[in-house]
Amino acid sequence: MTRSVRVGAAQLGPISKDETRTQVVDRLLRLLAEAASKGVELVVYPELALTTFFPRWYTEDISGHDHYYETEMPGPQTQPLFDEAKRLGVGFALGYAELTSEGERFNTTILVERDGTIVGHYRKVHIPGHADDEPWRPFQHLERRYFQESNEGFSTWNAFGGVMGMATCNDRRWPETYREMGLQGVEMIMIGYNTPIHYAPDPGQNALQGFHNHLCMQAGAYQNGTWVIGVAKGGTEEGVESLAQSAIIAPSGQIVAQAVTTADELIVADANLDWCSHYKDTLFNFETYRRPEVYQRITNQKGVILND
Ligand code: CDT
Repeated sequence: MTRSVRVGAAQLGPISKDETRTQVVDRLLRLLAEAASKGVELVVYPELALTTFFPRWYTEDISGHDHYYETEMPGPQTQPLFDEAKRLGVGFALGYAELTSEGERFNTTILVERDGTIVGHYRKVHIPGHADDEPWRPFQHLERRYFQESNEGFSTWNAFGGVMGMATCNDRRWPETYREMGLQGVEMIMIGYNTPIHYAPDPGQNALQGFHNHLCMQAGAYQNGTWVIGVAKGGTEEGVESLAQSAIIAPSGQIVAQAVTTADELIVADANLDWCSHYKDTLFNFETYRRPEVYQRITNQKGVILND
C-alpha cells in the first residue's frame, strides 16, 4: 500500500509585538481548521510561530525578553491548539522559543502526532546573526544573543507512517543538515523560517533571498531523496520585510506547492513517501556510492584551511 501523508504548510503573515499568545494561537487554530477541512493529516507551522521575531531587538539583560519564551509545552495558552488538533485528528510541527528549567534558551520545534502527543523536539543547531548590539544595522539579528547552539544534533522519528525530521531556518542553508537526516533514512523534513529580505552584512544578496531559499531546500530534498516542507513567517513585521514563498518540495527537488501571498496561507500536497526510494535506491544509494573515508574534513575541520 502506498504510504502518503497529506501535509499542509501553514505560512504565517507578520506577528506584531503587541499580539498576545491567545491571538496568535487563534490564527494557528484557523489554519488548523482549514487544514482539517481539506483532509490534511500534518500541519507545519513556521519557526518562532507564537511571537514576533524578537531577536531583532537588543536588550542588555536577556531576561528582558523572557516573555517571548515558553517555559512549558503545552502551556495554558497553547493547550487549545493541542486539544483541537487531537479532536480533529491532525498532527502538527510548531516552532517556538524555549526557556528550560535550567535557564537554557533554545529555538525549538516540536512534532505532535494526531492524538496530541509530542513525538519529539528539535533544537536549532545553526544559530545565525550576532550576539552583541550592532546599532549600525537598520534592524538586528540577535539570535546568537537569545539562543544557544544545540548540541543534540539532527534526529528522525517514526511518525505519520514515515521517517520524519525537523530543522529550523538557517539550518536549511547547510548541506550537513539534510545529510545527517538523510543518513537516518529521513522521508520528510519540516523547516520553519523567518528570513528578512535585507541582509545587512551584504545587501547584494537581498534580491536573491527567494532564489537561495528554494535553491538550498530543493537541493537538500533531491540529494537525500526526501520531502522538504519549508514554511515561512513572511510579510512586513514591525517594519522588517521577510520572505514568504513557503514551499512543499518533492524528493525529485521539484516544488509541488508554493504560497502566493505574504500572509497567513495554507498550501497542501499529498506527499507520497514511497517516492523517496526512487532517489534513495538509485543515484543517491548511500550504501553503494558514498565515500566517507575521503570526507574526513567534513567532521574533523571547522573553517577553511588553505593548502600551501
Ligand atoms: N531565522 C533565521 O535563521 N534567519 C536566517 C537569517 C540569516 S541572516 C542573519 C536565515 O538563514 O534565513
